[in-house]
Amino acid sequence: MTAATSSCTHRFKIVVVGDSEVGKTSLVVRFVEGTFSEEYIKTIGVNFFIQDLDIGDNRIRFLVWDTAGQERFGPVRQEYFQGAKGALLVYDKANQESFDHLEFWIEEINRYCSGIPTILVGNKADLAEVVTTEQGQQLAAKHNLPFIETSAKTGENTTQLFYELGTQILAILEGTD
Ligand code: G3D
Ligand code: MG
Repeated sequence: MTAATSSCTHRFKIVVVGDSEVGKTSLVVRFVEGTFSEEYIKTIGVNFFIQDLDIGDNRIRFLVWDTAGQERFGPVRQEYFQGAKGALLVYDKANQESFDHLEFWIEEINRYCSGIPTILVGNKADLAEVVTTEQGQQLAAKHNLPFIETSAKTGENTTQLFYELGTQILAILEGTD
């Protein structure tokens, strides 16, 4: 698993969904830059990030779509989801409400891109736990999703997350899933 720079074998559009403030942008920025910033300029529209990753013999180019805060005001537009090959469904382990709201986001994914590989992500693993690991695992099992806990602050599992998602998408492409 290494970050890659030259020509790629696949391009995957990835969407990141979940409540506002759960750390979606931070996770993406951590993945694309390997750093964590405590401050972001909150612009209007969709932010778009590109990062390559080697998975086995494949060089994957992730085109990561990140909302610029629309989720604060309600549903995210259909265009956001269009053509997505995978999704990260993120909640904040220190925020119960963000966990309780996941069913809403699962419905949104199902409405616009039903069946795409989706990973349930419990972020802010560096903070005192409100939503337990077991609760995350149970919800993941209920919806048949892989589950991973991350910290955009420490970098825990942030590259692993994209590696897992890319592996799932490749498995579907190669018909091994
Ligand atoms: P969003 O894109 O889901 O809205 P952001 O979330 O990435 O903007 O992050 C929201 C706040 O949570 C930010 O704090 C950010 O620094 C913080 N954050 C994100 N991920 C983590 C994490 O893993 N651990 C901790 N401790 N904090 C995290 P500010 O204060 O800058 O608004
Ligand atoms: Mg954001």
